Amino acid sequence: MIRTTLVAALLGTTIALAACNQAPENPAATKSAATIVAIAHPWSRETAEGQNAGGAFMTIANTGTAADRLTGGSSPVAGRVEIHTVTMENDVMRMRQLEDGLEVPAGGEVTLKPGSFHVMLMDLKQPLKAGDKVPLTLTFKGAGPIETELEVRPAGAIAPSMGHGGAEKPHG
Ligand SMILES: [Cu+2]
Repeated sequence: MIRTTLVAALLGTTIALAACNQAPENPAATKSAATIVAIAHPWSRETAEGQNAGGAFMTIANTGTAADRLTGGSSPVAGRVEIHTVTMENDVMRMRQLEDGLEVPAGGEVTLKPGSFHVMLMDLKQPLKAGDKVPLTLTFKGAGPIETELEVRPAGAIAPSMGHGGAEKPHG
């Protein structure tokens, strides 16, 4: 599944090359290495009435020789875009912003999914409706800005706790 969607992403427009990547861990060693980042299967979920933020999920693959880092992004539907993780605190799941972004290792991939790493669309300017296509630009430290498009899926299909009807079946 990941393999086929990755191929689709590689053939599409969500690919970027950067000549001057710098991984924060060891800038000197990676200065001349390239990062090649591809976004596969980007999606979001329908927002409930009054919900002013929504998560965005995808798999980010880095086929380059240097680590890269997702540091932020922008979307026309959101006031701002943050990178979040989910942690357990006293048996309660809490979202926390990753101030330094999310590393995508060289030759590896990171999956953003509900209950784990995600991109957070903050201060939504409009509700996200199932079936919508939402433009999202992600910013990588090495690869730079990469444009992608989120497919909005029904809320109930992904997150039962969201209390939405969710009669529609998810695809994919
Ligand atoms: Cu979040």
